[in-house]
Formats: sequence, C-alpha cells, structure tokens
Amino acid sequence: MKLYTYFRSSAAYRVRIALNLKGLPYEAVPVHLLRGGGEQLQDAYRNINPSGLVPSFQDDWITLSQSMAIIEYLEETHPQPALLPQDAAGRARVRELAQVIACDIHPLNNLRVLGYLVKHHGLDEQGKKEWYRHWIIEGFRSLEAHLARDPGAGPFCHGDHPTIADCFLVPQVFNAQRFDIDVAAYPNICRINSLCIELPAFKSAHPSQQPDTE
Ligand SMILES: N[C@@H](CCC(=O)N[C@@H](CS)C(=O)NCC(=O)O)C(=O)O
Repeated sequence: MKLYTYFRSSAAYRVRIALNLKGLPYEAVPVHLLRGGGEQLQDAYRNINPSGLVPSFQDDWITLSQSMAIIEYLEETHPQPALLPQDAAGRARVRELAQVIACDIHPLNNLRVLGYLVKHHGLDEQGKKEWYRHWIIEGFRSLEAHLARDPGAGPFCHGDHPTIADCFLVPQVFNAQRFDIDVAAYPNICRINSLCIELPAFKSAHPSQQPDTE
C-alpha cells in the first residue's frame, strides 16, 4: 500500500491514523504542497489524483483519493479492528461527526482557498488568520455541541474505541492549534483529543513523526 502524503496535511493525517489503528504497513510517498508551487499540482501527481490534493492511496487493486473514501475502503477490506460501530445509527453518527469536520470546516481553510483569497481578494496575513479562525470557531462550536448532547459519545467520539470520527477530530485539532485556537474552550473536543494523542497509532501518525517532516 502506498499513501501519498504531506506531513502537515490534516486529510493525510486522518488516513495515517486509520492505517496505524488497523496495523497496516504502508509506504509513505511525500508530496510537498509548497515546493515549486506545489507538487500536488504537477502533472506527475495529477495523473494519480486529478484533484491535485493529498492524500491519495494505492494498492494492487485501486487508486483512490478522498480521505473518507480511503478510510471506508480500508474498513471494508480490513474490518478489524473496526473503525465504524456495528449498528446503523452508530455508523451514521460517526460519519456525521467526521463530515462536520471534513465537509463543513476543512475545505474552507484549505491551502488553495486561502491562496485564492490572498491572490484575488487582497487578503493579508492578518485577514487570512481571521478567516481561518472564524471557520474553526464556527465548526468547533457545532462539533462540541454534537459531542455534548449525543448519547453515543463515550471516552472517544463514539463509545469505548477510536472510530473514523476520532481519525478526523485529532488532525483538525492539530490544525487549529497551529492557528492559536484555544481548544480548551471546547471541553469534549479537548478531552477526546487528549485521550487519542496518547495512543501509539495516533502518535506515529503525528506530523512531527513523518519521513517528510521539516
Ligand atoms: N476532501 C479531501 C481534502 C483533501 C485536501 O484538501 N488536502 C489538502 C491538504 S490537507 C491539500 O492537498 N491541499 C493542497 C492545496 O490546497 O493546494 C480529503 O478528505 O481527502
């Protein structure tokens, strides 16, 4: 298995966590998002992922992009340990939490979106930071409310074991902390993150532990 990854990419970080939780060895192929205008935008990489985003994943059968699709593929092809609950309602809840992050928070703060705002709308560094913080705060408020009210929440986002939702939560917290967001303001997010980051699968997926870490 190959994972096209960038050490600081939170979408790639999600997949690294899932691979580690399942104990699946993989080859990390670094794609530098900044060097030379971004290796993700060059033809060699677009042949693997036409969207020009990391991560991408390859095994003997398939080339895939989209962290959620990759993780669900891993879940179906390597069901143990399970990263989705046994019951339909539980699975839907885990996907709901993951998508609050993957659909409602992350895309707004992606490198190419920030780059577009700077280039075409004259956003300066301060404006960029404010934009970023705004969408994190909106998103974390919503995620925190979901976690606080849902009966499925346990020590992890859902129950007693890490699920796909935890694979998404931890990288987004890492990202937010880079932009000086006070995560302590979100007690459930903070608590779950603190629990997860102590686990070996999460530790070895951390951006500071990658072959391309700078
Ligand atoms: N929805 C995609 C998002 C992928 C994505 O946005 N990746 C970012 C890094 S976290 C990226 O490659 N950004 C490069 C760019 O914006 O040019 C997924 O979940 O895999």
